[in-house]
Amino acid sequence: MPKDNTMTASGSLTATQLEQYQKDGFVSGVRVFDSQTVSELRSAIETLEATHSGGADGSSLAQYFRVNGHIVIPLLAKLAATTAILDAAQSVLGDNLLAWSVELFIKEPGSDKTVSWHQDITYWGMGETNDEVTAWVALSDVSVEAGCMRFIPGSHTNGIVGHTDTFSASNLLSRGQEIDGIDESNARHGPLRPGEMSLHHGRCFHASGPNQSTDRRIGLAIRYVTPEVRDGLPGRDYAMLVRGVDELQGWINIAGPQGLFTAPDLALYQQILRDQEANLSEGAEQNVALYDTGRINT
Ligand SMILES: O=C(O)CCC(=O)C(=O)O
Repeated sequence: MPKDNTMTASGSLTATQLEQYQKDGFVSGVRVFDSQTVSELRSAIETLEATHSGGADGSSLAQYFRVNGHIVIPLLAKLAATTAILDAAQSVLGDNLLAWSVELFIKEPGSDKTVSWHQDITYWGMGETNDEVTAWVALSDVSVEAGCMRFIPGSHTNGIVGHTDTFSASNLLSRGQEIDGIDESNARHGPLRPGEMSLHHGRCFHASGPNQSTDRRIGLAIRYVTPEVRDGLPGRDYAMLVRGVDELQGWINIAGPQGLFTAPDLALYQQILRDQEANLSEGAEQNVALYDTGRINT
């Protein structure tokens, strides 16, 4: 790892990291948790898997892990407010940050699940904004062998490009949405040690391969936006203010869970799901949720 590819004391990106993010549309290897903390976090996630194997309120745990878990699982909401992650996101987006989505991307050892080349914001109803970034935190060793992400440097300078919905069974994206004709010769892997994260732009082309390692590959993706994102867009969406202020109130600001799977939080979860699916489905060939939650852990 290059010498300046480390956290500054405040957690902000270094000038080199920020420059790389702006030029390439992603930056990798940013340390946010020490090894002790990351192993405690992994164990908290795995404890939840053991204690809630039947899910909650009629939905599987995979559903909550994959879609908006921060609404009903306090640990995920707390992670979205981690100081070091926010410092880095602030370097990219400025002082006012909302967490729009928190998701776990888990590939079991030997899993053939992949993620096809895509841009994140294609179906998110946010237009082509630059005011969004994904912090993707490794909670296990996310090596090339384990199926780390790959990125096409500079691809975020494209607008939103066409995606084909393949509905491929081995794809972790529910539509198997895929950008055709990617030239992979420039693709760069973004392997992460446990406790490191990458940041990527919502228009940066990215993908990931199968997990050919003997350990689980666990990634936490937190999508941050600014108050400005909804400016001029129809309707409102939900997000949790995690730093600064939201004077524009274009988002419906949510407070975060009252406890683990409480009744009011579960009701809000269902409400958000209904409202977001209406948005996300726009432009799809079939009316489906963004992610297939039924087969993510196989
Ligand atoms: O975990 C992966 O392999 C893909 C994650 C991804 O596409 C994302 O976070 O935007």
